[in-house]
Amino acid sequence: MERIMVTGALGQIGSELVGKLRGIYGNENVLATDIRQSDDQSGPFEILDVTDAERMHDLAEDFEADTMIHMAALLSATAEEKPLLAWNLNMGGLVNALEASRKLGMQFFTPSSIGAFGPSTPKKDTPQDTLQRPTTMYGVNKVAGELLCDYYHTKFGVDTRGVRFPGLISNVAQPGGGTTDYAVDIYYQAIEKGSYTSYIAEGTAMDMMYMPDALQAIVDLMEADSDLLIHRNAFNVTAMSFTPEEIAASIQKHIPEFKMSYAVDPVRQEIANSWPDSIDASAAKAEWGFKTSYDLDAMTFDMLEKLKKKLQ
Ligand code: AKB
Repeated sequence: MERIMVTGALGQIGSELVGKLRGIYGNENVLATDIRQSDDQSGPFEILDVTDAERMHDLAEDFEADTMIHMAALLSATAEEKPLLAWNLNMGGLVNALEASRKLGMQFFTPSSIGAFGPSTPKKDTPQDTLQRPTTMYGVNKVAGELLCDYYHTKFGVDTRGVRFPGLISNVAQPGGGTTDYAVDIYYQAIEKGSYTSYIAEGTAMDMMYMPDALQAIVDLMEADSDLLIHRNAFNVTAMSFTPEEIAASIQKHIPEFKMSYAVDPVRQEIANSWPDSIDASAAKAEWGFKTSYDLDAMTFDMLEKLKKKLQ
């Protein structure tokens, strides 16, 4: 990676990833793009609607990008509300990014998700290679996307790589429209209100990861020796698996008066029920040395410290 173009640069991952990549590869070597205008002046930025194939190709060509990191997508709950929009944006954007990568010889990364699994997938220690019959539009997009990325690799030799991200938790940009978003919101409300009403039911375990570990995973996978990769699209990665009551208990270690209540959202609960409880990341560890630094309590400590400074 020397000249990197990022789509969806103002999203939950993109807004921190661009800063990390600029820190490693140089501000002028990372082109951030998004459908909205950015006020970040730290490096080049262009407006881009990822369904506009020609503009995506031309921006990458003019920038002389050697790497495409394609992040722009709708998350699971929004995709369930607007399935046709999700198909057009998630699949249309992906195929445009892959085509630009094929034509311009760029290395390619896009995230898949635990949403690529479904109710018939083994729920515990979900293997790298297993049944993938998701029941959500987001999941359908993610499985089709994994297959499409593999196809571009085997058919055209594009160096495509990806991970199946769990819920990502960060203190910079908030996610929007995801099923795992409660695990971000809970920290904001713990500080602002001392209480949180969870739309996910007690006892529902989902995989999660702190953003610094997620960003490092992207860099490590992209820098990994291609010859060592048996899998490509996409690797299971995770740092922890917890239920709403477990994250609440972790917060209570710092804010003992914190109160948790429940008002379950049937749409997001059904999505969560269809996803694994905990996935097995051993292929990522073996093939490119995937590792994490934050467990639930370490993440809670850091989130509360950072958010206190930001919100108070
Ligand atoms: C979502 O909840 O939709 C995402 C994901 C797990 O892919 N955070």
